[in-house]
Amino acid sequence: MAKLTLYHAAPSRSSITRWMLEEVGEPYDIHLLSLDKGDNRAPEYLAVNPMGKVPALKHGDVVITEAAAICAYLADEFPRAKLNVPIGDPRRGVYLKWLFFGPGCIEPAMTDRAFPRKEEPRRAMLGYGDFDTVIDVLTKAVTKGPYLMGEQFTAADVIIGSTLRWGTMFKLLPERPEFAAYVGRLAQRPALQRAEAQDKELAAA
Ligand SMILES: N[C@@H](CCC(=O)N[C@@H](CS)C(=O)NCC(=O)O)C(=O)O
Repeated sequence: MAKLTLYHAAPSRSSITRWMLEEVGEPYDIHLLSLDKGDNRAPEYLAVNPMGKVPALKHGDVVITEAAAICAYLADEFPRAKLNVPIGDPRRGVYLKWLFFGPGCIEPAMTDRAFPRKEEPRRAMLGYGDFDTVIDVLTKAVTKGPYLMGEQFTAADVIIGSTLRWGTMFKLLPERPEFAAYVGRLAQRPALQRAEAQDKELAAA
């Protein structure tokens, strides 16, 4: 099997993909980078990800960047883990919507709120519309549970769940009981617990 290598810094957005790799359950290597030391700006790493950002994943000769793309890729590449909704399944549209909603709507809504613009942009110009709508849509999505797609845990939960965990931890998202309950359910997952414990060790080293 082609080797999987995660270009990783702990803690960072690459922790999202470490959680996903733990869910997939295939062996992988970690190539650790120090963002503080600027390893992500070194020419060797820019050859892997010209954005100078983590995560990046190498699978054999294939390089994938962007956390959500990596999670979607892994879910499709290793279907035995049942973390995707396959082509042909009518639920796939909703599954893809959530994979894109994380980086496309929640993240920019959160960062715009944290770093407000000098001029209020027109709602129609913003891909996410407005912060309150994003939060309301998200609240409704996680209310029924246990996961976004119902009983099936998918890569979309890794993306949306990580953003919610991170956003609520840093108080970039409002506290809502629905968010707390969903994040609590995710925290029970052994793969997330393993990824977190391993990242804690790395961060302390
Ligand atoms: N859009 C990227 C964002 C990745 C990102 O911003 N990573 C941060 C760590 S959380 C990073 O590499 N920062 C280092 C830098 O920009 O110098 C993704 O979703 O993978």
